[in-house]
Amino acid sequence: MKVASDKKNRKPGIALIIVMLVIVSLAALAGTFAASMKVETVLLRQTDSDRELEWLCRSGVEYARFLVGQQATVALEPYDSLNQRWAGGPGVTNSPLQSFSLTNQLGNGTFTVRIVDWERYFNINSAADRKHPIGRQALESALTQMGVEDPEKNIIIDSIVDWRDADSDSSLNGAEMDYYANQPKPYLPKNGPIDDLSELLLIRGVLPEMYWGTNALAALPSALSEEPKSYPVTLRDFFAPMSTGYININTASDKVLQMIPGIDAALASSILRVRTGPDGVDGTADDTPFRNVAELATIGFGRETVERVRRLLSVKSATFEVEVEAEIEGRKRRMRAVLHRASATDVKVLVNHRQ
Ligand SMILES: [Ca+2]
Ligand SMILES: [Ca+2]
Repeated sequence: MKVASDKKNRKPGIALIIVMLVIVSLAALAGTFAASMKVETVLLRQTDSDRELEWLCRSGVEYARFLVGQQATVALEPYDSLNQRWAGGPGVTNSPLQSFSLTNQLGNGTFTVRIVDWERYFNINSAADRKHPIGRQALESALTQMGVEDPEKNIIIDSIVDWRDADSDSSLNGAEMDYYANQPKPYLPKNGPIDDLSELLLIRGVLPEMYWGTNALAALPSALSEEPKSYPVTLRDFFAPMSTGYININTASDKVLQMIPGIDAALASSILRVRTGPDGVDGTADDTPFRNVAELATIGFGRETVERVRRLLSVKSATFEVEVEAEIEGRKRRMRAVLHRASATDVKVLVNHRQ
């Protein structure tokens, strides 16, 4: 009986302990739950703003499509130039596009677009094409202006041609599969058109500093070659992977203009002097862009030179690289796209990727 009574007396004690244990573990569980709720709420908010940043970036690309499309509708401006709004200029006086800004507020954030036409550069695939009338000269001119000398210059030119051509027959100073297969980390040559300019970094003879510039690489000393040479201008200042193949004399640099045989430093600077207007600066209100290529005859180009260069030059662009930066409360996201404008109402997105 005593034992039984002891058992009876102990029961409430055990029950109490069990209840307390349950309460303690429930409290612990509730605490964990509350903490994870808090984390989830923050994550949810971040996902929301991530999604919004993504759509802001996409809106930026659409806005750029609209802007370059609208530019083509302005009858008084039958050209593309750096003083126009898409390029970040003030807009031509009385242009219907003058009020459009490159930075816009939308929803809870803003997006900023930066548009660069690729007709300001020489098309690398034209340059690498053996059949192009001045392809090789253009490569030669770019590398010479960069300060690259023989034999490196010929190795790079032949290797770019080999990289792009479909066959596996190596040019005199070039490189094909057998060269790339014997690298410490072997890879295959493209044997097709270059669609991203950074492919140049894979080609025999091209040093990282020739592409990125020595200054940009100074922060990454391991990426530089053993004795880095200084390149004031880089391959990126001369070439683009896609374009109509024409050089726009309203947007090209004097260095790119000099890639065209018949245009020397003096003629290139005449082009810039005329289009930049009295202040000598591109993209300002006093600019006077060329309305057609034939106008070159009025600024010191001989008639024969105009005839020779006009099949390579234009006053219009059709390929536009867009960089969008979206921001919501300090959080940022970038997106890059390449547009092709066939007409005012037909602007296609050729490439689009998040960065
Ligand atoms: Ca090849
Ligand atoms: Ca100016």
